[in-house]
Amino acid sequence: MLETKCGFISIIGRPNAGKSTLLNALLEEKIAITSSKAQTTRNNILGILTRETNQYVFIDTPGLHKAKHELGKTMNKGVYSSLQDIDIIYLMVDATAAFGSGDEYILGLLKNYSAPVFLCLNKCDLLRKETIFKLIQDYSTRYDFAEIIPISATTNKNVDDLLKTSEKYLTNQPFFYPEEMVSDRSLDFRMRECIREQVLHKTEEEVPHSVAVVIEAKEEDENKLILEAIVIVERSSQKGILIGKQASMIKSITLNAQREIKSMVNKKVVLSLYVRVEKNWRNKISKLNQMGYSVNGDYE
Ligand SMILES: Nc1nc2c(ncn2[C@@H]2O[C@H](COP(=O)(O)OP(=O)(O)OP(=O)(O)O)[C@@H](O)[C@H]2O)c(=O)[nH]1
Ligand SMILES: [Mg+2]
Repeated sequence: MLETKCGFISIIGRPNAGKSTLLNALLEEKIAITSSKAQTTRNNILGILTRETNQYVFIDTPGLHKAKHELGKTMNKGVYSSLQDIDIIYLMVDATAAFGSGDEYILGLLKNYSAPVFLCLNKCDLLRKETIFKLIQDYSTRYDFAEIIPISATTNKNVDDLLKTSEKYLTNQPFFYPEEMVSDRSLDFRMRECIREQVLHKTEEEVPHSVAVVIEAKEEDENKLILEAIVIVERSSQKGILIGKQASMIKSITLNAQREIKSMVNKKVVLSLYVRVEKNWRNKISKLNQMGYSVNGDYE
């Protein structure tokens, strides 16, 4: 029998560093949603890559941040849980952003864990070689990284090198997941995320952070999926923004999400979205559980 190697790799970092973009680049498939808004990812999401006799199990995590709500605390807890019993930690840094107290905090945190840490200096497509070189020197004095790799998750620069270097850190053991499995997340989760992604792309300021999506009804046959979902916001002013003038905003979100979901399920999709106000839901633990935001939530 062929000898197989397998390992768990947690991708952590501050919000907006490009963690989910990297996950998708590694898997060559859209597993996690991405956006220019901070705190896009709210749950840990597994991306499983099986290449011949190697299996890499990546965990995309929410960006570590100072939590202002119960939701934020739950998101951070998810990150901490991803660091236990792991083979490699990828610390994703937006190399175009200045080093700050958030980065300092994460480097301090990492000292509590034993896994080797790879520093992934991301967004290097936007930097000059000399700047990248200086950053590598600077970071190597701050922490004893196992590897420092400048990458670009959007142009794929060095993503293959990252994978090759990671291979050395896998351990001889059977695969954890079936070869054909690419994520641990359900189709419902991915459809909800698709809808939330469109809201993130189309709205500004407080709205993206105040939105959650739940599936209300689903009817499906071989050729067609009929889906009703509720977009939850915290205030009626946000509901107004989401609906927009003559419902233009919600129509556009619906059409874009419908198209994305169609490519996911490969059949005709009829999506209806409704907007509902749930005051202060981000601070209500029972609501968070209902919406799949408990640390191990949404594994239906
Ligand atoms: N130029 C450039 N932009 C990038 C790169 N990687 C990610 N981005 C952009 O950075 C933004 C954030 O990317 P995400 O992948 O959503 O970041 P994240 O770290 O998952 O963010 P959270 O989920 O909020 O923690 C998006 O607009 C991406 O397109 C990169 O290598 N180069
Ligand atoms: Mg993310």
